Amino acid sequence: MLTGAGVSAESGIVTFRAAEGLWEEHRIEDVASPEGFARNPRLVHDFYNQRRRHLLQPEIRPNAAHLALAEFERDFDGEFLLVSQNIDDLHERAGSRELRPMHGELLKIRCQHSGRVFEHCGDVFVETSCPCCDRTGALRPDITWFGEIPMHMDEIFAALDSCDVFVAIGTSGNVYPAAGFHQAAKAAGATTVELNLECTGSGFDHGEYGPATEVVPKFFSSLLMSNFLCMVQKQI
Ligand code: BJW
Repeated sequence: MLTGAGVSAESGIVTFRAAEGLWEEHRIEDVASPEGFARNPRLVHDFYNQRRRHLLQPEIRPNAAHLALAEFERDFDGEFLLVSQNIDDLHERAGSRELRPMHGELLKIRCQHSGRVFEHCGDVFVETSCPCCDRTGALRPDITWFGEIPMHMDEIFAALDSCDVFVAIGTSGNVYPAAGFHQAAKAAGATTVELNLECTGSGFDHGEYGPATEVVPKFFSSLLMSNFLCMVQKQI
């Protein structure tokens, strides 16, 4: 399973590429690239501080889609891996266990000198001392920016190679390598499914369209009852 920003949209977290999305207000190269961080670390810390504060507001909670994925993982007998491009912690809060946040986590910071990662809920500034080396200017968000290699890639490619069903939920398919996962899974013999507000036209075997809080619980309860593969076989 692969999730993107759409799975958290109904929890109140804005997506990237919608009108009024995050990239409308910020230049990607300024806030989501190592070069942008090197140029202006204050701007980048401020961008992630604001998002961290927002994530920790009491009204931001896992929604029915996050909960359905956690419930499916708990009740399903086979192997399950949830790869998320999201940096929020809503899957974790919903109870997902086999979770791989490939673009990092907002509530973690990394020392650029040692590579050590620390949980962190507050604001981070250029002046914040690093918990491991005590230097200022050493900390960066533990996030995968453009031009950097996403996390957990070996495990993700191994799962794509062996899965029977690959489901992409709430992602526009604009950002690689995640945008190519469904083709890798299909080439290895999996049935590919898209659950999204709208069809991305990326050539999935099957799609169900509507808000994640509606389509995700419905789809995964049918997958659990083993109705899905029969349904897809009839359609293909
Ligand atoms: C709903 C909904 C509701 C809304 N219900 N659905 C040229 C060609 C090909 C590739 C490249 C290229 N030039 C450069 C590259 C590589 C580059 C790339 O892909 N660039 C593209 C722009 C072309 N990629 C990279 O640099 C990556 N690294 C890499 O490739 O390393 C090489 C390597 C890989 C593998 C092995 C070895 C080496 C790194 C990418 C890092 C992306 N980082 C970001 C920001 C950091 C995190 C953060 O700040 O939050 O990650 S970018 C941003 O986009 C964020 C997201 O995770 C990511 C994906 O966005 P997502 O989730 O799809 O959101 P949206 O907004 O685009 O879509 C929302 C969807 O939800 C829509 O479809 C809606 O319809 C839907 N929706 N409401 C259901 N209620």
